[in-house]
Amino acid sequence: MRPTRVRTAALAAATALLAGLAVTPAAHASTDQHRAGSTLAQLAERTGRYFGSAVDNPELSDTSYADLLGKEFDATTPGNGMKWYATEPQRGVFDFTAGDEIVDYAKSKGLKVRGHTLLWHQQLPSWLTSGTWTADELRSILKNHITQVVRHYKGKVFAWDVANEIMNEDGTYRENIFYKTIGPSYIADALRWAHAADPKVKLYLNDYNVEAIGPKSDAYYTLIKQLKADHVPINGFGMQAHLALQYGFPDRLRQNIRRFADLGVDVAITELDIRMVLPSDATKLAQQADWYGKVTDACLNVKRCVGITVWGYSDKHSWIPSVFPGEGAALPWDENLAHKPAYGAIHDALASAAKED
Ligand code: G2I
Repeated sequence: MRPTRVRTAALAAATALLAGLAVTPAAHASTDQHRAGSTLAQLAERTGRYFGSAVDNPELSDTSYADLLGKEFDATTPGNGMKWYATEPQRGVFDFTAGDEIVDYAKSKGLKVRGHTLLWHQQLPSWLTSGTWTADELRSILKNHITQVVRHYKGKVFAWDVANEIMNEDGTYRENIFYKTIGPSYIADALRWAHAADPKVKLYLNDYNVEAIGPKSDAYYTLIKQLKADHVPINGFGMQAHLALQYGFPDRLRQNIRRFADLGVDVAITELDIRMVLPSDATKLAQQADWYGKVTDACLNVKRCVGITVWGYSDKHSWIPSVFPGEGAALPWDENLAHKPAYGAIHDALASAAKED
């Protein structure tokens, strides 16, 4: 496979946009028609990969949104439905309603499901965060949570984000409740408990700001290398890829993916979105398209990069505006579920790789 791929149509559109030339609706229409033959999922599958989108439970009642998701993608991740606050709202009382709703939807549309997430410092139930626990108590709470949730979804999810966002930017361990109470051994134990509950499911560590080579991704590299040396069941590294135009493209993304693959784990792009300072304009949308194409290419260039998931697929439903006021327009479809230039760039990158494979 060639290291870089020329995304002709996207580049031409981007150049025209950057030059201030009007790209007529007719030109968009014919390009879209040209791409209408295959979905992102179909193209990804031809390269042995999946192409997914996260979905949050309330979005399932937006039928045009849920239908399009079911047509264009072959994988989904629950945005919130499998998190601890949802699955174990009271100690020892499990509620799989939200997660099951996503699994049922996915089944009806033929999508596979990434499980997200068994432990995280956010969205924990208050009984857990407000309690005071000894190390042994918290270890048994964590073991029970992981065991029950993984067992319930055994055979229904193909991968789990076992531990989410456990590192700080400088590569030290995040001082979450588990680290503070148990110490760093909770990570290997969480992976072992998940493996015991479902020996076939792929187990991931997952984080943001790990797309570039730097202290944070270095810390994961060192940790995964050690886990492998200790024969701890670890199958993958998830790069969330919440990118922002104003912060620059992650340095050496492709090389970074490759170094993790060379450790003997899969890599997945798990929560891709590329936000911008609003309002969006043609220049920003062209740059965003270029970045979406580059992320897709970077994954396609490494055999063990097994798939890409966007964190929601349209600007209609996105976590960004509420968390980063004044930013948004981060996804490949707009608020009206129409393709943005980013869609074409992803499609072209996948089509070009699908042809070569
Ligand atoms: O924050 C973006 C993502 C970063 N990586 C881990 C992901 O799990 C995380 O997802 C987001 C969800 O997309 C949001 O939907 O996690 C947020 C929480 O940090 C989710 O937002 C929360 C809202 O803050 C709550 O107000 C709301 O009640 O979603 C809840 C359920 O709708």
